[in-house]
Amino acid sequence: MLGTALATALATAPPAAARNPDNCLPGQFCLWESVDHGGVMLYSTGSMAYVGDLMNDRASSFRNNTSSWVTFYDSRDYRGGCFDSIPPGAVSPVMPPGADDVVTSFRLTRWANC
Ligand SMILES: [Ca+2]
Repeated sequence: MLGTALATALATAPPAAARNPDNCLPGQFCLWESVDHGGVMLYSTGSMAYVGDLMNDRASSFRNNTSSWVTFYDSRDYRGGCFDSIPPGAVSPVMPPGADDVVTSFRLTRWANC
């Protein structure tokens, strides 16, 4: 399995492919800067203790294309409150209540954390 640094990347979708949740490939968890899967997309195959300066407090939509649950946190290192746990396969054009523009870390786990 690739290390986190190699398995994580930021991508800016070309205009023709923008707003397409299918840009999030099988095995990836993806966050988008804007609602409806628009703007900068972050994808990762594992947990991220920090989503990076470009996505910190900016994520507004997601797709969980992994077989794990994904839990959002307000602060680095999975701290600052557990907003919601997203089941495997979930896709949404908006974030769960209270989680818009605040996610700073997320963790992939076998079960829901909150
Ligand atoms: Ca935050």
